[in-house]
Amino acid sequence: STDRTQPIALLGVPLEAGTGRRGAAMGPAALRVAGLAERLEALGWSVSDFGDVEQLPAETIGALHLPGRAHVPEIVASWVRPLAHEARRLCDEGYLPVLMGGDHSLSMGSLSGVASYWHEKGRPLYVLWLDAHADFNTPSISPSGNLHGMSLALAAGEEELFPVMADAPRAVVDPSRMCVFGARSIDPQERELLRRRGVTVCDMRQIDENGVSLLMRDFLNKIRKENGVLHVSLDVDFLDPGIAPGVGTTVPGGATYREAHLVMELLEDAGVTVSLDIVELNPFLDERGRSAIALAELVASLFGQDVMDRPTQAFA
Ligand code: 6HN
Ligand code: MN
Ligand code: MN
Ligand code: MN
Repeated sequence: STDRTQPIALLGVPLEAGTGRRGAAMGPAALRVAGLAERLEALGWSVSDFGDVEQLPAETIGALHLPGRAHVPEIVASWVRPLAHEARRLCDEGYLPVLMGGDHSLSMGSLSGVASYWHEKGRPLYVLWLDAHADFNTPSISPSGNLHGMSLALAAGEEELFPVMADAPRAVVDPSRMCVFGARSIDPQERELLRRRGVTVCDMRQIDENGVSLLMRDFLNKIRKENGVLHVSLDVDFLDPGIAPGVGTTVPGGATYREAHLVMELLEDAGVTVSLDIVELNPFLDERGRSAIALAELVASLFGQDVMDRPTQAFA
């Protein structure tokens, strides 16, 4: 289903200023050690690792004034602005971009660049947000001020956040084409905003009652009917902390390995994914690389590895 003639581009984003905790900047390195590129190559993909995106010097940003609470938007901007340019360039050059984070504020850059490309192509862009959270706060409603809790809101066109991107390539994604999947921790005003904007939220209760398969098929069918394309944003805390402890914002009751694996298989079958973020991995909090390896395995499943193809030896 997926077109393996399209080359995959890996790009690291060692950004942790969007979160309250340090360590996520080591995420790209850990995903490399977990063999992400090698696993995809073994499946027949051509993979180019472009290293890490280059941060802009602070003086090119200046002071940013956002209403309400927003921690160090200048530092986040110094990563996500160049990232938007890089994501856009990778799309222009025919790559399928895979962004390795770094905290979830990186999606401000990746989604901006990817959305600007598909907007120009005239193809409707959908977003699947695999996360315990919705990341749909704005500075004026955020309880923490952490920008990783606001990246989906920026993509949906919340203007309070626009100064972060300045004139980097950007396009608004229609919130009715967004699906937050796996949610189990949403702030009160964030929930209100999600409702007002018409974002689909599949929380853990819905997943328990309906199963992954039914909910995902609904969403994927909608994309195919519209000849749309899909950006997937995979936050480590989508997974239950028992299988992925390496994240700063663990929430109990997350996706099991089998549920997450099924999501990936259904995505692979649908063949609509055009870009992917892998975010919030904090190797400092991980246990012997378990979370990094789980992520690498899940991403391999998204790109065609079937249960039957899994190597018998545990990976390093
Ligand atoms: N993430 N809703 C909380 C906040 O601070 O806005 C948590 C955000 C978590 C962000 O997991 O990417
Ligand atoms: Mn997130
Ligand atoms: Mn999260
Ligand atoms: Mn498969």
